[in-house]
Amino acid sequence: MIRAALLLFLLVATGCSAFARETPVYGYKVVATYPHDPGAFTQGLIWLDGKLYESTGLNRRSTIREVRLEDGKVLRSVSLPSRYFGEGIVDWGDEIISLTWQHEIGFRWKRGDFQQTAAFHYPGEGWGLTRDKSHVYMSDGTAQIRVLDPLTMAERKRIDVTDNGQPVASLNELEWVKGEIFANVWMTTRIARIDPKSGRVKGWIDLAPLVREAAPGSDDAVLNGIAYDEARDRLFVTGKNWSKLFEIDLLQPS
Ligand code: DDQ
Ligand code: CA
Repeated sequence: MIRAALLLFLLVATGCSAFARETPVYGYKVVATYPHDPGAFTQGLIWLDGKLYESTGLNRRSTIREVRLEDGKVLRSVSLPSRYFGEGIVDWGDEIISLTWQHEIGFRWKRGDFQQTAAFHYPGEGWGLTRDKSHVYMSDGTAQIRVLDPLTMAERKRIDVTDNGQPVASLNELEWVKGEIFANVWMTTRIARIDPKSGRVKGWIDLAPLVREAAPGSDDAVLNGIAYDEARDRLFVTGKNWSKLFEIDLLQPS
């Protein structure tokens, strides 16, 4: 009996280790470099109809802006009410939806004139936003991604994000890229490639050399900001207070 149990244990243990694979790590190649406002404490980044839209954080300095890619010029900008610390943004129809860090409030803005049209509430922290065709996805600093109704921002479910069974916390700026959710992990040089169905991290993108080269000295100047141009299959990344924004191609894991 004991022997049988031991045998079973051994079988399971060796079986499991045979299945535990290392998550692939993708490299990158910089294909273009653009200027980026070093005053922008970047919290959200999207590509929309030929322009970048970016949200910035910090108390009394949070903005949502339309930015020209080529020279980084801020074409339009709206300030959040000064008590709010701005976080991620996403577009829905002709609106931009934005989060705040710890005030449990988000806003909807008309994209055409940056008029604020509505506010909504949520429990916990607001970090990143992205979307697919039917839902909005929100990170909150934990290892979960909330799935929301884009019109009401009511929560539908949560995705538990894991890498080899371990939760991946501090998921930050998000971007939906070809059926995956890309997420900056706060205070690291990596982007997680998440399968939205299972929450599993299918791969990592290691941007350490880029971060070393591009990030200004401050501890807060982390990699944050991923935007995907679906029409031209371009992936953009930047960071908080970085003076550059990069278009990168992913390299297959070696
Ligand atoms: N979050 O964006 C990761 C959610 C929060 C970032 C908080 C960083 C605080 C920095 C304060 C710097 C003051 C100069
Ligand atoms: Ca994004």
